[in-house]
Amino acid sequence: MSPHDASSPFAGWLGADPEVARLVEEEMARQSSTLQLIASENFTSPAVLAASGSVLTNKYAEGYPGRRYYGGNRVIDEVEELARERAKALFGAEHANVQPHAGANANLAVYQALVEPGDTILAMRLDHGGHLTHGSPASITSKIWRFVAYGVTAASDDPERPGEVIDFDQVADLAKREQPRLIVAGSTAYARTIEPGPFREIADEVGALFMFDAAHPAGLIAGGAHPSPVGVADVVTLTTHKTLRGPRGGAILCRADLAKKVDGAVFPGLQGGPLEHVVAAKAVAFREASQPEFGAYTAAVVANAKALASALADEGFRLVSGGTDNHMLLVDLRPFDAELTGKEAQEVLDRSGITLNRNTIPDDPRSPFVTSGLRLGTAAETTAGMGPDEMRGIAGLIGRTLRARGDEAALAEVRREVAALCGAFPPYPTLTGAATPTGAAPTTG
Ligand code: DSN
Repeated sequence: MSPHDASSPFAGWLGADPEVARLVEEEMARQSSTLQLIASENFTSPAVLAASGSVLTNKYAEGYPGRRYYGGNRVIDEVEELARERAKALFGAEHANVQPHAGANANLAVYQALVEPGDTILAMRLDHGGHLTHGSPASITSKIWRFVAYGVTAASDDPERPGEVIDFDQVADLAKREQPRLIVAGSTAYARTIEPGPFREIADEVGALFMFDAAHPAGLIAGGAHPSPVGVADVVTLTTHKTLRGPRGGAILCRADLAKKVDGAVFPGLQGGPLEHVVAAKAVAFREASQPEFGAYTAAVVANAKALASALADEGFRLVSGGTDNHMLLVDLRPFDAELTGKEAQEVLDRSGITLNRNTIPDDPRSPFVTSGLRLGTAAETTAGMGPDEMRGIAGLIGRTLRARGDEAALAEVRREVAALCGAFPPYPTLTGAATPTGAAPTTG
């Protein structure tokens, strides 16, 4: 009997591996019964789940469509070509590489394609919102290239001139002084629009290349809720699983004249065989993001973030930079409670069924492991169908949890209210179990 026969005890999840199946079912239950407010997460569609759980995972396909090292890639070539064409059309790019396994790989590949080891890259400080691959001492990037970091301006109480925004004077001064080969825009913890134009001007003044790391706003860009860096930056990297709502992975968009260098840096420069089941799921996500409903979804993500920000301010929290323009909020906990750390807040909110992450705020006096801040995002619960009313309710639940953090009965009551709220907005109403993604209708925003 083949292990894949329908009559085999190995057919289907539950028969094949009850331990793993149970864990997948438990995670499905967790995602459906608690609030998912991590700014880099989303609920991908059942169609994306089905593509990423398909037989395409079986195929080796080193190389690119029409230039593979192994046989049997007729279908895979069509899959990858479809993903590339859809990515190009969605973002208006001249070239797309859809093979990076993650955003970090996409960034590493671009550095490798465009910057000689030891050359200088100007990117955002990690503690002001940059990413590990923007030159953190803990990342391989800082061992290969020389990073110089810019940050955000000082905090300000003046509503006319909000602080904690990218300090373009500093970017320009550092660029002139350090003469970087590459300037990187993009962030993992910055709630404001990142305008690509000023970076382009500074890059041109000093003869640098310009990379926009759009890992976070990729979906907002596709849906028209954030200015597009495509055609402004020389290269744009992105992740497909955050606001873009696709499978976990990365992609690179670039000018046609950089295509060969970028492709060679991804394979064979950095990666081996591409994950073609994920590439197929990326193609599904690019198509979904090209539909008019996706534009409405991204507008709703931003409206929800603004509603959540305003309600959190009413609860006594301080919003870094005074608010948000995108899917993300960065909260300074200190005005709410000077003793409360991001670590403790994250842990107690987890017990109430509210999932988010602690985060450093600009010039945080606490360590990155402890922090004085929280980062929240609205991409996932907007997919589940929540709106501004639910966001205001969530702010109240967060305030109650953090005020009552020693009171187990109060936390249990919040947990019940969270479960009731999530029950009214199931992320996968058509999926009955982790075993059966195929054939279910996709969720819409
Ligand atoms: N871990 C991602 C995030 O949460 O923003 C960045 O890599």
